[in-house]
Amino acid sequence: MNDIERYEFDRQGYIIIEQMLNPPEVDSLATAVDNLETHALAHVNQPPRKKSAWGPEYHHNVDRGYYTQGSNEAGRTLMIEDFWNADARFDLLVNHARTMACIHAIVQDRPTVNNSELRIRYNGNQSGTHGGTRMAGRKYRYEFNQNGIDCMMVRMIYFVHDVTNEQGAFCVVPGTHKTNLPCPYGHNPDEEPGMIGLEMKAGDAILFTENLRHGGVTNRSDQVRKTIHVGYGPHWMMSQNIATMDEPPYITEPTMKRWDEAQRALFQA
Ligand SMILES: O=C(O)CCC(=O)C(=O)O
Repeated sequence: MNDIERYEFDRQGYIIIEQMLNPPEVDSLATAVDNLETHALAHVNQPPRKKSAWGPEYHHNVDRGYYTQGSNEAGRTLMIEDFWNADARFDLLVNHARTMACIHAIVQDRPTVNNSELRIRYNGNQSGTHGGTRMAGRKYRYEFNQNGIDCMMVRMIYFVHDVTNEQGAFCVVPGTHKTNLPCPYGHNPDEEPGMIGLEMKAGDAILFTENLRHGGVTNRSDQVRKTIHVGYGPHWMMSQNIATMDEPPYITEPTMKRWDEAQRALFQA
């Protein structure tokens, strides 16, 4: 992370990193996402089921090692968590050099991956606004100390196709990671004052602190919005996936065997 990126991350709570992935990487990841979407839609209502501590009920796909909930109906999202286990094509994002340079610049303790989700958002869907407020969001707090920025949870979103505002852009209210009061505006990202959509190109990425107010504006297009989200934080923080909230990371034995030591360490608390 260079000085300008660090300054902007501190000032706004997010940065955009253009061309984080090259075209062959984008193609490979996009194919893996499409493949997993098809698989998850075919299984999402089947047993075995798991009720998340946060509410939603998930299908646990034991064969491919992921959790999924939602649907492809208008207005809905399909969530697929722990996608690492399902397809080795995602491995290029595990200990990805440029990503890790950013993460080490903003998480002071040894960082690990605590969240992995594919968000597949169909026409009419929006992601409700959440985050913000230094006081309420202590778990995901944003801090600055004598050593610089120190985040408890950050996410990198990778784009495998272009996304405009019309197509359900990820959106933020810049600077809200430093607010002190609860947000009085509810959870509709289309209506929240100060909310801006971030229009992205395939291969770009967004890095943000989970303490920033963020969400996804309504997808008003026929393009299904598919993004890859990977969360990081200090190593003592357990899984922040919704299906496995605060449990140890769910990485299957074949996945661990496939990875080298540095990749495995990213999932070891
Ligand atoms: O991309 C979206 O629609 C919302 C994403 C989000 O809320 C998150 O990654 O925490």
